[in-house]
Amino acid sequence: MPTANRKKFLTLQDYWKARAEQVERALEERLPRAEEYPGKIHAAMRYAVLGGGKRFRPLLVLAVSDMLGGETEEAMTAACAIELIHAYSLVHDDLPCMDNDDFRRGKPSCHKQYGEAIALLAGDALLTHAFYLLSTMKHAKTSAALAREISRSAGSFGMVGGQVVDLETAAGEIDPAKMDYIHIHKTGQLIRASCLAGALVARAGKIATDKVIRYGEYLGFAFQIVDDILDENGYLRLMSAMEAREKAADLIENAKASIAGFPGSDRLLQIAEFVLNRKG
Ligand code: GRG
Repeated sequence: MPTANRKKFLTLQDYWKARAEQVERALEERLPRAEEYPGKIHAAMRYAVLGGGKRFRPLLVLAVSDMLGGETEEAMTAACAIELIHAYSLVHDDLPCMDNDDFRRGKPSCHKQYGEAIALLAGDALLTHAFYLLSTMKHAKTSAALAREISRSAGSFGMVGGQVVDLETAAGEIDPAKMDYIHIHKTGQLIRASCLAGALVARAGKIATDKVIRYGEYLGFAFQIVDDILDENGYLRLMSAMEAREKAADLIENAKASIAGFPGSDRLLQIAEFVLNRKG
């Protein structure tokens, strides 16, 4: 192929920056305007979502969909839906009855800015709006499959379930099996769902979808272990930082092996490396 016609393979940093800017615009457009009545809840929803965060989960949806030939606009809707669910989980996690955090993404957490009642409702409305967005997708079967997979990943068998076990084990001894359950569910499920969403949007076949799911599972687990190393928490209640890093490195190797050799998998391999080496 003549060089001029060959699409330039962007560095991960450039690809991420470009995608994150697109995601920001798409979120802006897809969230209710703050001027729409009742404005307070819409302002709180926008505050919780816009202008912060790595947009890691949307990046995964888009990268998997790109790899498998999905339509960017459809992938973007799925990516936004997942980011809204992620944002809701952060708003609720910051509430005084959960982690009681005053700051999130470098600014006062949603309840500090809008009060507890509005923050609780903003989280509820973000979760609800995510499924509204999925319902607007062109292909009814894809929309239904995304709703099924994402709701399972976010609910009591997924992220919420992981949070419940985390709350139960917050104090005192914790056994390794429970710690793994927490990580795989609280954090891992939404990351797995992000990868799977990219495959669903692209209407990929079973072989590709299974590879992408396995990649997402290993990646999600590793993401939380690296988070624990950065926060000096979680896994570091069970092992040293060096042992935790070795475990994360093994998981990343498995993530890479799940998709290695698959046409166009370079971007996902880069993302896996990023997860292991990230500093924030
Ligand atoms: C309250 C329903 C409910 C669930 C809470 C996801 C979660 C479960 C709590 C958030 C707190 C936390 C530390 C979760 C672990 C997942 C995680 C590492 C979240 C942060 O994700 P990043 O690093 O954040 O992608 P940004 O801000 O970049 O989007």
